[in-house]
Amino acid sequence: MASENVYVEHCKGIHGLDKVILREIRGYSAEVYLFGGQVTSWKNDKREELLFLSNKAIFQPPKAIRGGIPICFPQFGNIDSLEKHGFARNRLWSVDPDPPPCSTHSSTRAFVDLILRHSEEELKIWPHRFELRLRVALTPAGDLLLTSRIRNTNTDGKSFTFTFAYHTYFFVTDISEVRVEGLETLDYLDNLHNRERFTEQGDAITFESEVDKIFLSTPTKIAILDHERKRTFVLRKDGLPDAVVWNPWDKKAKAMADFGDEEYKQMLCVEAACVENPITLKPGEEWKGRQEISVVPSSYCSGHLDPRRVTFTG
Ligand code: TA6
Repeated sequence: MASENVYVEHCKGIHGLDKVILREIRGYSAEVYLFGGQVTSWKNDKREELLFLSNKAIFQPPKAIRGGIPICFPQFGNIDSLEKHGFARNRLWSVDPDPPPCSTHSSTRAFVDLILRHSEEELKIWPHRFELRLRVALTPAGDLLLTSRIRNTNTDGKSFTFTFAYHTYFFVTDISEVRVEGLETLDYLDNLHNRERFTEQGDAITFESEVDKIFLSTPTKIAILDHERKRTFVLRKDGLPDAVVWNPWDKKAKAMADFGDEEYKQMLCVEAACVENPITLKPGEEWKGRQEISVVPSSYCSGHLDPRRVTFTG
């Protein structure tokens, strides 16, 4: 177990589940549950929550936690015979007691590496040996970075294929006052129409009913503007060409046992994903997918989004 310090604390969360709290000196924090390898909280320096977590979330394995950042692996959706969104989000991960240092963000001290490997039980449903390493890092500026490395550790010479998503639930003040920039004019698969392909029309995406779209070959930067709070989430991604946008709206909200009837107004999922073209790894090969989220005042971002000028800071 990594030694306890002000930046990384290992403790118990809801229902005694193990969790890790990451803290930065200006007051930023993030929380990660070992169950699901799931980030459940990300706060700014005013201790305001930036991720949505349902009041009805069930912290009781094997039900995945509703909110935060569930990891979808080895599949996004329910195309295959596997359970929907794969099994990573409802398995118990372990902590790497001796993680390699943050080479790209040398000033980042608040980070944890979680690991999920195949178990004998899993091999019956997905017959592949793998290692999934998830690094969750909170930078001194309060940005939240997630890096996943998936390695094929099969010993039978077999390749495997998977899809993946960071199913991020952003907390928003009022969904009808939210717009998403960076996905306009792109093609998407509509989950509400049997994944039929359409092209997004218009300026930016706004919300007045249920939305469940997989945008294809998206830019590396997407902005989620919360007008009421005058703040913008900026999502940067790498290795994850697609982006899913989801809000269940009122009817679906009522149908979900672990989601409040009115909670759809305070959330929006924008998910860095790799869905259209699954990844294939030969034994020994590794894939890497990154997501970086930050918050800026809206005036800084609105109208200035130029996806071509995006660079990762690390
Ligand atoms: O990412 C969008 C989506 O695939 C939707 O279709 C919606 O059902 C959502 O995920 C939540 O899925 P879950 O299995 O967590 O209820």
